[in-house]
Amino acid sequence: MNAPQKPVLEVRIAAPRGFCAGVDRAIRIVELAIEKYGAPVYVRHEIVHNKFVVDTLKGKGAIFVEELDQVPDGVPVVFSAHGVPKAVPAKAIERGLEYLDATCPLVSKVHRQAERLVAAGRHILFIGHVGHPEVIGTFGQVPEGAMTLIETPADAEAVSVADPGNLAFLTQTTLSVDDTAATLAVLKRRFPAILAPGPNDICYATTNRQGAVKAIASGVDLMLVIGGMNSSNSLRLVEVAERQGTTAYLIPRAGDMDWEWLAGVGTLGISAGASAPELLVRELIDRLSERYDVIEREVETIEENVVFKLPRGLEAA
Ligand code: 0JX
Ligand code: SF4
Repeated sequence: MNAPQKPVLEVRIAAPRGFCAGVDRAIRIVELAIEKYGAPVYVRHEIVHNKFVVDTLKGKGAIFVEELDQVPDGVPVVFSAHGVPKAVPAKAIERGLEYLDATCPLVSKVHRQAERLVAAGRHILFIGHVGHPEVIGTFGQVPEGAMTLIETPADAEAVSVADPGNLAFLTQTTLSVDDTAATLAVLKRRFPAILAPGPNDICYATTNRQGAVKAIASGVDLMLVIGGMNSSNSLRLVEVAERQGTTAYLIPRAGDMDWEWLAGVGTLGISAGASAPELLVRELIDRLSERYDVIEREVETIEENVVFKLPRGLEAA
């Protein structure tokens, strides 16, 4: 007797998705540090916001802590891709700790811009999410009070500044492109003289992943995004899909999917945040294939070929 036929599920996979150049580099830095110094290597904060990545590196000899004072003397420490306040490397130097900075070069660029703008006497309105490590790191590049956090268009309407003629703005790298445009429109209307080094600081990977989700979300019945629940850029992908009127869920692993979500779904969209390994996308498709006859189609909106150099001293490890 023939096995009963599985229902057909068309799966549209967004591209680009998954690892960006900054995440690739940050993970490589931890791996190379372990090769160079031997285990254990300490990492301050999750190297990227993904439990699978963190657990894999733990298996290779990395130890994750939240603060530098949890790092014992005499062992190397890596700073996460999200960046750290200036006080962190300063403290490491004071303690004689060997450190490797895995801050994404695009986050470091915002750090340098913040310093330059403040040195030029500007007050910075910074668009970002309260409490996010990247925001804490960027605020930690300038003296207290030099920067004001703006999260929403309502914040932009409400903020009062001492000298409206002497403002600048910067942004977190992993924000919603559309929300940021709305917040910036308010700031530019209220403070026409506000200065910016560029249009905004949302990175190429964030922009491209949101664009790819936008391109498929309205044509699918459900969208699943693979990513950590604390991953800002992954959360933004879910929002993008929802704004196209499509139900969307963020799931760390295939096992977090609820089969009930698929009731009545004929076409499923899949993407992955910048910190989610491709292996987890395959894991999800394999799981779906247990119950469905999956027809896969990748929808590519833009080609990416960005690669960042490793820090000096690690390239040849
Ligand atoms: O929460 P984020 O999106 O900033 O970080 P995540 O998920 O670790 O992504 C990679 C690191 C991004 C830094 O900009
Ligand atoms: Fe860098 Fe963007 Fe990746 Fe963050 S999401 S690590 S800013 S490339």
